[in-house]
Amino acid sequence: MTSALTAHPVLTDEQLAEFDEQGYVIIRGALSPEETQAYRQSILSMLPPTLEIPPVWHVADGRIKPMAGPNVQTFDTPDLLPLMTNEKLYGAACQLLGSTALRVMDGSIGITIRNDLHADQPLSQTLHLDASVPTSADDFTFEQRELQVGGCYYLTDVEPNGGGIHVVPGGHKIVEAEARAAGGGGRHLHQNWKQIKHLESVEITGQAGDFAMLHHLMPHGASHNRNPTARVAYFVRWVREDQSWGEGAKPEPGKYDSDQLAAMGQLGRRLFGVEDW
Ligand SMILES: O=C(O)CCC(=O)C(=O)O
Ligand SMILES: [Fe+2]
Repeated sequence: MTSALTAHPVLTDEQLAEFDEQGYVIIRGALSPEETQAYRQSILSMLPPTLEIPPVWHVADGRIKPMAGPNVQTFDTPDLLPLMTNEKLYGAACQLLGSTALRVMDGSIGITIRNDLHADQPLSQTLHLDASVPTSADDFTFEQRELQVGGCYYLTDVEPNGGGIHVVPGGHKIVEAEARAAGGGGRHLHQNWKQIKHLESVEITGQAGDFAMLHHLMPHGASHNRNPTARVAYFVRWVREDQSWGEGAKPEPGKYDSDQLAAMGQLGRRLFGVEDW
């Protein structure tokens, strides 16, 4: 085993307890200021100087979501891919998932520019889950093997009302309790948990280089940015290779080119499933 695979614990006992209780934890300084600045620039430079937004991107209420192609949200080019193989975050995910054999996914981007409308409502997106449990399943198992953890890097400082992601403190427990109480079909409540309208949320503020790590049963949603700074975020998620619903499956052979494989490094090639753990 290389040193990368025997990562030192990243989260303290206090932070692990916080994740258990609250359903999320902020990992400070996941990136250095220099790295943060470079990734931010790389993402902002995707915006065409004419502001002619490509048709496949999504734009809504100040929220710009670049897309790598039609219905492809993952940006795993060699320049951005190291965000998915970050050793500190991998170490934290290992602790939360109880395994070192993990798979990494997502790699999507969310830019939130200032929006002056809808002053009476903080959210620009209904609270929802992005759980690694297919909607063909009727029930969550709530076992650790089912868990997915993930969230976003902030690549800009996110001050209050600055478009920070909203979460419901303890919300993962509320979701579990409601789903269990349903006595069957808990996966399907609230339109498969994509329309959660009965819970109150708070904004996660943070500094450039921080990562907000969420439990996959955490109701969350994008918020309006009232500040001049455009919020730049990059999303990453981790599951165990043996994830209950097959989310840790390997990719089809040949998915990644030689430049991507080189950018992954050994840890990355395992996380992406192109080399065995
Ligand atoms: O951009 C955000 O803060 C959250 C976005 C999100 O949760 C989503 O698009 O699924
Ligand atoms: Fe989401």
